[in-house]
Amino acid sequence: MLGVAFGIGLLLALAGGTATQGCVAPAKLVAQMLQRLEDSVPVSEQPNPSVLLAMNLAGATNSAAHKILLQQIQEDAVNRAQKDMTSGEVALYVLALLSSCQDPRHVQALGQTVNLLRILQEKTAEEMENLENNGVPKTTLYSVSLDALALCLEQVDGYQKASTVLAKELLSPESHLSVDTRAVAVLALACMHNRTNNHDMKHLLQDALRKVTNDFLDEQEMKNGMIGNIYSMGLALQALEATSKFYAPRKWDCAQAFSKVHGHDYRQPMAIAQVLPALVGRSYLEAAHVDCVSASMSPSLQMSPSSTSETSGASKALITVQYSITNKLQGRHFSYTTSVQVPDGSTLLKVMQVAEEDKPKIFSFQTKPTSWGPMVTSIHGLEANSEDRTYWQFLSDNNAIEEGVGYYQPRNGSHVEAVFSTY
Ligand code: B12
Repeated sequence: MLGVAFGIGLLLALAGGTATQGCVAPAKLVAQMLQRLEDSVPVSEQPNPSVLLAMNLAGATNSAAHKILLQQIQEDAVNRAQKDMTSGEVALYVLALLSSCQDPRHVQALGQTVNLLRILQEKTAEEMENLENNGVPKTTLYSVSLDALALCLEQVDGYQKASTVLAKELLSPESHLSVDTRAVAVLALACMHNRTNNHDMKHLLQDALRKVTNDFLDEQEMKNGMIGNIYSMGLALQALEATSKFYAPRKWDCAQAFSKVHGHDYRQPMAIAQVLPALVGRSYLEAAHVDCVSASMSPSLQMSPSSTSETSGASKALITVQYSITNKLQGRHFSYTTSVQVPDGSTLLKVMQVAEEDKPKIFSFQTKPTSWGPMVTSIHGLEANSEDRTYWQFLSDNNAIEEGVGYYQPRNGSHVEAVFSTY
């Protein structure tokens, strides 16, 4: 059992209430989240750099899980960064290593050394080239924001152009970027704002930062504390914590926003990894400023083993879910619907598996493991493709679901649709 290791400094900070403008996360909640992150390390299919970054920002660096994860990240970086990672993945690895006090220019593992910053510069340049030629990046503006942030924190070239594009996009009236993307872009722009002396550039960055942060505050006021959805809150809070000077003299009711987060039982490691830094008053902007010397940790609150919401199925009542798959986008169009019975509390993945067992020729599907759990990549032989920017979108009673198929639990009588879509 991996114990929760806790920075004494962090505990004092929490107890003393020095976190974000008087907003203090209960120490018990922070300890529970750290425990869940540590528990996720040995069972995770791939190492998750966001988890390492969150542990570091929370000052929990002395556990066995932390050590194992750092090692896995280094090995994965030398194995995959150049050939198999997107720019955003490389950026997350850079942030994870930086916050672990490791030099991303010399990542050593398995007898090899890679320069992750150089790889990140190359991949960011590809994103920018695609943006110039096609109006969209190779991946997404979320990834470009991570790229700009990581390069800026390390002060290596490539972030200036990316930040300019991001600032203009954020200011464009036609832009429809998600809260998550705008939040990471805000962190990147705030970094760039600290680095540049160019007046015009500073103005552009200020305008964009003022606009996005005020939009977040407006949305929070309108939606009783919520900015985006419960899974974008972590990044939105990080952004607001790091940029108060850009919405001054306006004040942020952080207690209202924190209460939303406290009221939610985050279980997915990735969701916890995005929300935990904000709860301890830190953001990804501080990835390069983790105190690498102090390592005095005390095993603290012993958490009881987390209860699981997974259902055994045996004693549960059966529910009925309508399940449809639709492609009206590409190639031969199709639309099929079936009715599936599963134990109450089953995930959507279970519904899809039962549908596939009943009618394998129609409801066959494939998933790939990701940092957020299994992602559906193909249904009925039709595969999502990042070059076409296609994906399988999931709706429940006409509303886009806010969790993946491995976590979302459909209600009795609901109609879940998988629709081949573009992003
Ligand atoms: C960009 C993005 C997408 C893009 C990814 C395109 C691409 N090729 O890059 C598209 C549009 C395809 C997408 C789809 C979905 N997304 Co999305 N997505 C994001 C976003 C904004 C950034 C992810 C990213 O690029 N990270 C950086 C890279 C470097 O890290 P990565 O680990 O390699 O990223 C991969 C995974 O994140 C994966 N991915 C993206 N979204 C999702 C969602 C789920 C459930 C899974 C398992 C994987 C996954 O695609 C990324 C690229 O390969 C996040 C926001 C966030 N807070 O993280 C939401 C986010 C992860 N998505 C979310 C959701 C809900 C979905 C959908 C389920 C929406 C829907 N109703 O259909 C679908 C997935 C359905 C499926 N087929 O299984 C939620 C997940 C919440 C949760 N608790 O699980 C988030 C947090 C947004 C939010 N605040 O609600 N998404």
